[in-house]
Amino acid sequence: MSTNSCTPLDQRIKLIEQVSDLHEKEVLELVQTRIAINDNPLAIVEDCQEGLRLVGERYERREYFLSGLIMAGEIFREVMEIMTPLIEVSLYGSVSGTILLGTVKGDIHDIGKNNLKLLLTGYGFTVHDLGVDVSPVEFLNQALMLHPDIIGLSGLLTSSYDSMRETVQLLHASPDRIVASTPIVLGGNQLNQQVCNYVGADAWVTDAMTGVRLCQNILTGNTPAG
Ligand code: B12
Repeated sequence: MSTNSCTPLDQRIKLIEQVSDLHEKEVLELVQTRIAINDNPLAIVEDCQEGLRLVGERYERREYFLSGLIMAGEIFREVMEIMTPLIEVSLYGSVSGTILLGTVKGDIHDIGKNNLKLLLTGYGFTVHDLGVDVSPVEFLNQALMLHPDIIGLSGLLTSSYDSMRETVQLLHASPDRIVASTPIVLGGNQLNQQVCNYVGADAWVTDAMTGVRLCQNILTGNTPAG
């Protein structure tokens, strides 16, 4: 069946399936088909993310190996190459706050962090992205220099929770009062309130759009972290 004759729901399911099956060519074709019918760019990205989640589940069940995770990352990178300019033009925002962002020590997952950065930038935030495998000291040094409104820690591995905790403790212990009291937000699809309590951060999210809203609320003082 041609992808053009599918209903919107069929197309969504098909895209999720093709990502989870690691079918690069089909994924890119489906993305282009949905762009051609003016589908919402964020919805396209969300479906690819859902496919990545399924890849993770297959990896856990040992149906995929590390090469599967690498392939999934590569497919998503290619999708984002197509989607980024479309998302950039579809968003707008008045200038708002600054956020210091990075993936914590020992963790090199950056797809989600990069998505968040793209959205935050689109909504008017200035994002200082420190990259991946960022040590607690590096977060502290940059926070002392930049005095951001928010500090965002990204991490997907269970072992990242200790890096997050170390980072939060170091920031909170800073003699610079502004840095010590800067709201710290965690992001990553495996997080929950228990992890947030363990880490000692102010808030946590598992998707980028909620992350953007959270950051906006922190700036306007509408959340416990604000
Ligand atoms: C792709 C992938 C990889 C790629 C990453 C490529 C890259 N450049 O990022 C590669 C191949 C490098 C990789 C490596 C590994 N991976 Co991996 N990986 C994945 C996979 C399939 C997808 C991750 C992803 O990109 N998701 C999509 C993004 C969009 O989601 P996200 O990151 O959560 O981000 C969203 C939100 O959380 C939020 N967000 C993200 N950051 C932030 C920050 C802030 C401040 C805010 C507000 C919001 C926010 O916005 C994003 C958009 O909505 C996951 C499966 C899964 N369920 O996540 C496994 C997974 C994370 N990996 C896993 C593992 C085990 C590994 C390895 C240890 C494998 C190995 N044996 O070597 C290594 C670790 C390397 C390291 N030191 O970091 C496990 C982790 C298990 C655990 N509990 O610790 C998972 C869960 C797979 C699984 N189910 O077993 N991986």
